[in-house]
Amino acid sequence: MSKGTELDFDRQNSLERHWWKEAVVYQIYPLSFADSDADGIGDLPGIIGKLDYIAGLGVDAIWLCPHFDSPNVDNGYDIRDYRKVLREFGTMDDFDRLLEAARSRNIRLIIDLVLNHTSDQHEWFVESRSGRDSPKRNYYVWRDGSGGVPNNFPSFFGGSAWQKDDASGDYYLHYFAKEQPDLNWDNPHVRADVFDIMRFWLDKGVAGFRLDVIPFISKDQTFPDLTPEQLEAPQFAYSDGPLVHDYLQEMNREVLAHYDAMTVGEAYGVTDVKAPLFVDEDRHELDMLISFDVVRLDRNGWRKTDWSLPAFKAVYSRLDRTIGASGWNAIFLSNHDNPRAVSHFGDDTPEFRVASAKALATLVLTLRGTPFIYQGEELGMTNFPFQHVEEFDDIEVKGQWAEHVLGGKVSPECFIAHLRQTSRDHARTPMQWNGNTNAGFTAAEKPWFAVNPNYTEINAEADLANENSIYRYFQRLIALRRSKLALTYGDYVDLDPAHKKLFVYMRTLGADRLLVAINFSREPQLLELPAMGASWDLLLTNLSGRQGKVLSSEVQLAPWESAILGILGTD
Ligand code: ISL
Repeated sequence: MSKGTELDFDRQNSLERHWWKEAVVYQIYPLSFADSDADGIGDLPGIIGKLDYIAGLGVDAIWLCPHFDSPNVDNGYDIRDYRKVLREFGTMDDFDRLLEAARSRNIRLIIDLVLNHTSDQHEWFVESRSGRDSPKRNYYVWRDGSGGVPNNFPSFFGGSAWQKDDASGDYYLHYFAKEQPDLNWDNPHVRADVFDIMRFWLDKGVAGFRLDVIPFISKDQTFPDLTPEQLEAPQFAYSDGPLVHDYLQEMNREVLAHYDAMTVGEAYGVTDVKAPLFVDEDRHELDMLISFDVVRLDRNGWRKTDWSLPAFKAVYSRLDRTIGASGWNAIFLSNHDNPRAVSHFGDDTPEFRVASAKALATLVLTLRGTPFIYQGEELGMTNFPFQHVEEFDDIEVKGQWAEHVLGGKVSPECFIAHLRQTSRDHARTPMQWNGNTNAGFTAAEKPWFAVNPNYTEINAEADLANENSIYRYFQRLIALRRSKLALTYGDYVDLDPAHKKLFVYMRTLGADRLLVAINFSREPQLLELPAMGASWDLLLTNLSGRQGKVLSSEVQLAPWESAILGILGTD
């Protein structure tokens, strides 16, 4: 093993090591990853065909977005049958083959469980909706409709979070689309059925779960109105239910504690102060959280706002500090709900796209927490050039358009101008495999969603053929991360929080000290190296093959250059 993992016996044993802390996770949105049967929709056999490409990065786990039977109102986050694979994605045999093919490449599979709500076509809801005396009525949250809408809760997808059911005149709760009714977790039968679903997939061999909006599962069933301030960002109220920790501890006691399973909770609405309550290892709830504090730094709902590097850095330092020594964070800049990282936080112009995509990769793979890479991030895939509302697929866009544009609150031009920067659809365009028709995503004449027109230049085939590509840099970076446990378990300190262009931080574990410097600008920046009584080794930069001893106390960083330097312990 190369230096850095040969920690001396005491130090190695003093670390409580977990595979999910050391893992690099690759997120797949199956609809848009790879289509094997020419129906224009990605599928499980398509993923199997790309496992060598994924394994080539050096990742340890895959997070598979929902693969379950669904009417796809919210692209799978509306589950109709938790024990069935969506027909367009393939069969349960295909799932078992994917699991085995990943395992044969030492890649664990994490699946995406949506437990706050189901599809309105789920058999539970069909029965619940059949009448007030249905045995399943109390599987969901119903309120008498005689007094009108029960309260002022908004849906994230526009309009009220209450839908009137004509048959009974009652209202049911849905934090998201009306086709996504919220489960009533106060009902012990709901919890028992959910736990059985978790056991079903764990017994098949999945290595854990990404738990969708899991902090929302507990509701204050007196349903007080939200205040005007809460209405601005309802996720903070929705994630603060009275029994959320009771239910997560019950889930851990009843299911997770009996498996070597990793859980990552999507912590929409959880403040950094409350995060430890979900992931402190002594509380036996979840292992880590996906925080929104960075990716929504420059957002006011659907609107784009500005951001600064000092504010960006301050979030990471705050998240790191508050999660403490016994909690753990997920580190990411991309996922299926956010615009492409290189367009969001990098510089996707032709001159700086490659350098900035690599610089952002350096950040994600060297901060303290488990790195999550989203499909296409390893290629520097960019946002899509949307022009008209008809081009969007996302139910959230359609719901917000109806509420704000059709509702006369904002102009179409204003709405589109913001969505061109913030839409979830930027991340959902098909993977760009090569420069051929449909970027090699599908042999169908028309993919389910438009391919980014820049696929002829930005695609996996081109990157695999180029030793200096983003994909190749991810490979080198992940290999370096694996060889230096300080990049996993090392303490994190921001060395210059106020700098407006440089992000410079240290990762320290015992005698191993690593310094990461990232130039977030189009101008050269001078990096002053801290004197440590030993000379720094330049381990990896994103722009050149520069390596070796750094004899001066300053390093000039080129535009969007990132550098990883080390002083590695001799003991
Ligand atoms: O910010 C959001 C709401 O305006 C969305 O990005 C998203 O709804 C939120 O982050 C929660 O996301 C998760 O739950 C949703 C689903 O649409 C998202 O894809 C999922 O990641 C409902 O299941």
